[in-house]
Amino acid sequence: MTRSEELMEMEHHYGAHNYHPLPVVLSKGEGPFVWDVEGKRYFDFLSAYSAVNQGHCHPKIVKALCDQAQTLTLTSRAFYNDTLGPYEKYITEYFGYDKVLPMNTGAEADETALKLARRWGYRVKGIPENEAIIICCDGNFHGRTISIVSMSNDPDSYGQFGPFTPGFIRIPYNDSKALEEVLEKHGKNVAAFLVEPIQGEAGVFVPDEGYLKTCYNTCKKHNVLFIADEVQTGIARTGKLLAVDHEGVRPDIIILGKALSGGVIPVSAVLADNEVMLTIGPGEHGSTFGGFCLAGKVAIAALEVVKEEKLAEKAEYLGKVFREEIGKVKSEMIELVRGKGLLNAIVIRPKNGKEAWDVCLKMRDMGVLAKPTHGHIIRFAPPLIITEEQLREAIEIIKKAIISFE
Ligand code: IF1
Repeated sequence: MTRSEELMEMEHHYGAHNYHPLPVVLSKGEGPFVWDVEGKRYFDFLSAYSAVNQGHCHPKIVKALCDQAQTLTLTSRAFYNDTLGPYEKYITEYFGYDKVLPMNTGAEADETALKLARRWGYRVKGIPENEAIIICCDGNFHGRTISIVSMSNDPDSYGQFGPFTPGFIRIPYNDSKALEEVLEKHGKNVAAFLVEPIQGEAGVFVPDEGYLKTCYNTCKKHNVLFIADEVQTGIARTGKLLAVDHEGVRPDIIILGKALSGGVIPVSAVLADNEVMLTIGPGEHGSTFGGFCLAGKVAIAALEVVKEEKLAEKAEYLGKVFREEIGKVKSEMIELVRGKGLLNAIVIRPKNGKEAWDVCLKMRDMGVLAKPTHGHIIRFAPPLIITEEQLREAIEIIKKAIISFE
């Protein structure tokens, strides 16, 4: 057995089987690259699901982590500390909101937004207690908790995990008329509309231009909060700081995670103005680690890197290069290339029994790592610090891998 085989066997034997990884075992990362335990180097085109936008082991972010780790890691929110206030000031000014509520994972931040929306619904909008409705979309992915999977229409996510949390109505994605209709009917009791600016899990599904803006305006007309889940699309991934910036929308609540720490530790956050945020009081919500000392220092460094290295501008430009180059490939296997910035996907048409999974294995052999979703879609999301030269080198590998099936 090779060391890789040994480690894969160990995960399979001792770990829960809630993932089906590509057979490659990684032990080191730097910038856009990762290395396996046998020392082979790969371009990472998954970026830990867009958590390492700033690149693997970014020196500035790692330094912030290490410095703080030797000083003070966690105090709990039972006491004040000298890192939380400066972090809260930094992130609220950075995104332009009155307040932040710090959490750890994306799912927790989504849960927090749901609680804030319900509270606002009762306290501010005057919805009768226990009747608040939150609208969500077909094909959504907001995480794995019971309430969140209660919104899902993907049987893998919700199947046999019921009974489910009530209070959600699901409407088609990319259909602003459907939102208008449901708000005409139930508007009085609707607290919020929760939406991903681009649906990641659904296969990088980019809605029509103007969809978000129209939905936002409809929400305003009915006194309904517009919540953007930017856990995957936020922090420069799509070519703007936030994906909603493409349409000039300012959500009432923004949910961030993943790249907020550059992939170093779990850091998530919910941003909102006072009218929404102050509806939750002491003892009514929180988390042991939410906004802990390491998180604050790491998140500031991660957000600074985004500005200093102009990652949004880079993603915008390099995304065009990616789609243009892949668009030139003549292969029956490429059904469609879509995306925004450096969040892209190729929809694969199976050929001679070969599918997206086989393409990913081939790319792995040639030095590019990506993973299929829904069987036939391959997501391409390299770290945003990748240079144009490196990107073009990786694109050549991707092209050759696909053409090898012709
Ligand atoms: C897995 C996809 C990415 C998210 C949005 C909240 C969360 C996520 C928009 C929850 C998480 C993940 C988690 C992941 C696969 C994944 C994913 F395939 F589902 F679409 F990123 F590409 N909102 N997305 O995308 O955040 O609690 O995980 O921190 O392995 O389940 P979390």
